[in-house]
Amino acid sequence: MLDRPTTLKDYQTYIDGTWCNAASGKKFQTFDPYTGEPWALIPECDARDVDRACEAAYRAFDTGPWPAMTQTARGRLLRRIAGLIEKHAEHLAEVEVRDNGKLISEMLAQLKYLPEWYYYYGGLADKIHGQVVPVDRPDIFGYTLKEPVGVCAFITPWNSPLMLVGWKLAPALAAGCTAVIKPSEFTTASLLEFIKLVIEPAELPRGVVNVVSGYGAVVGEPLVTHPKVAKVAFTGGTVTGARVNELAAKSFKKVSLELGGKSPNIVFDDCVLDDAVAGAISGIFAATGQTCIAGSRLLLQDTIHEPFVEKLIAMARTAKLGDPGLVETQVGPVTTPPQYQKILSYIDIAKAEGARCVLGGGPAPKEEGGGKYFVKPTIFTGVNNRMRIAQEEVFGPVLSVIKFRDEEEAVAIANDIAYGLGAGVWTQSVRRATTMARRIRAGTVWVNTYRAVSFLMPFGGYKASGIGRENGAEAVEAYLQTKSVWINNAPGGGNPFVMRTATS
Ligand code: TXE
Repeated sequence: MLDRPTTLKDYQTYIDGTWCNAASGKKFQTFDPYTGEPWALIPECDARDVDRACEAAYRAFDTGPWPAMTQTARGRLLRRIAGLIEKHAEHLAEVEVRDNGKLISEMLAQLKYLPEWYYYYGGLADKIHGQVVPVDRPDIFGYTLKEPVGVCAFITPWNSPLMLVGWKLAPALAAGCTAVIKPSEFTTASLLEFIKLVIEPAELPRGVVNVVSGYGAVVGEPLVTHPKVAKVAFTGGTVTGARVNELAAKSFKKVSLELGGKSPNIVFDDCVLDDAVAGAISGIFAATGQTCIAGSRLLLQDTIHEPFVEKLIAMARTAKLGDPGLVETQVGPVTTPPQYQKILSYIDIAKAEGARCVLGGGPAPKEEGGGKYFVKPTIFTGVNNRMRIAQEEVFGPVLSVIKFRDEEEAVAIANDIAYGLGAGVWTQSVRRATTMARRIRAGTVWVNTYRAVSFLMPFGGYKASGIGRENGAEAVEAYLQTKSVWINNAPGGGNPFVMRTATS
C-alpha cells in the first residue's frame, strides 16, 4: 500500500549544484491522479532559471573537473549512479506512482531495470573513440576525435518520467555532455528525488545535471532556444515535438525526438491464440494505454475475428481497476485531467464515426473500482482504418479492432498511418514473421511478444514518430560530434593558392 501523507511536500529545484527556488518565487501544485488531491509543491521556473541552468551547464561542460575527467572515470561515475538507483528503486517508484498514477508493479519494474542503462553506458564510456584515417597522402597523419556536443536540453513527459530521462542522460554523460532537464509539469517530483538520492551522492561535478521545473512553453521554449544549448532530446506528443523541432532548427541545434504512435498489433490465424489475446491486452490496457508504443490498432485476420474478439472481451473484462499503489491492480487512473478529457472525447468520436463499442466506452465509476480519472477498458470493433479513432493517438485504454483478409492487406493497413513507432505480429510462420518485419514501416517490430524494451536495443520512430534512436550503442552518437585532425609531416607547402588535394 502506498503511503499517502496529507501534508504537502515542498520541493526546490536543482541548478548549478544547489537546491533553490524559482526566480519568480512561485510554486505550483502537483496532483495524485488516484485521489485527485494535490500532494506536493514544485518551483515554477521561467526563462531566468533556464538561463541560469544553461550557463551553469555550459561552465561545467567547458571548465573544471568534468571535461578534465578521463572517460574511464566518467564510466565509473555512471556505474555509481546505477548502484544508487538500485538502492532507492522502491522509493523512486512510489514517488512516480504518486505523481502519475501508473501501477506500482509497472513503475517498480521500470525502476529496477533502470540501473542497466547507467551500467551499460558506463561501460561504453571509455570505448568511445575516433579512428586513425589512412589519408591519401604519405606525409599526413590523420585521425578523428569523438567529442561531446555540449549542453543538452532534455524535455520529458509524464508517462515514464525517470526511465525516459535515463534513456537520454546515461548516453549523454557517457559522451561527456552536461544536461538541463525539464520534466513534465505533471510529474516533476521523482526527478527531484533522483537528484537528491542519486546524483548528489554520486558526486557529479557541480552544474553537470540541472533541473528546471515548470510549465511547457514557459520553460521549454527558452530552453530549446538558449544559445548555450547544443542538443535537444525530447519525448512527448507530435504537436509539441514539431514546435520543438522548429525552434531548435533556427539555431542549428541537434535534435532527437521520440513522439507518439498508432501502432498496429497484427494477428494472423496461425498464431497461438491465447498468447495473442494476452499480447493484445498488454498492448493497449497496460499502463492504462498511456504509452507511446500502445498497440492501439488491433488488426485481426477475418477468419479468427469472432472467436478472438470474444476471448479478448472476456479477458479485458477481468482487468482489476483500482488503487495504482496496490500490486494487484491492473488498470489505474489516467494521469492528467486534459488526458482524461481527450480519451473521453475520442470515445465519442469513435461512436459518432459508427464504430461498435463492445466493451467499456466511458468513465469508470467508484463502484466499479474506478474513480475521478478512470476510463473503462474500451474496445471498438468494425473500425475502418480511415476513421479518426484509427488514425489519431488517443493515449488511453481504447482499442480499435480492424479486420484484414491476407498479408498484403495487413501490410497496407499497418502502413497507412502518419506514425511508425512500433508494431506487433502474431504468427507461427517464420516466413510470415520475417516478411512482415521487413515490410512494416516502424522503428520496432515485435513478433509473438509486445511492449518489450531493453537498454541494448535501439528504440525510435519512423515517419511522424520521431527522429533518431535511443538505447543501444548507436544512441551515444547523438551526443557526439566528430573532429578531423590533419598532421603534416612533410616540409614545405606547395602552391598556397590551390586547395591541398592528393593531386596538388
Ligand atoms: O505532451 P507534451 P502532453 C502524446 C499523447 C498525449 C499528447 C499530449 O498523445 O495525449 O502527446 O500530451 C513539454 N516547448 N504523448 O500535452 O505537450 C511539456 O511540459 C517545449 C506521447 O502531456 O508533448 C512536457 O515536459 N516543451 C508521449 C513535454 O513537453 C514543451 C508522452 C511533453 O509534453 C512545450 C506524452 C513547448 N512549447 C504525451 N509544450 C510519448 N511519446 O510517450 C509542452 N512542453
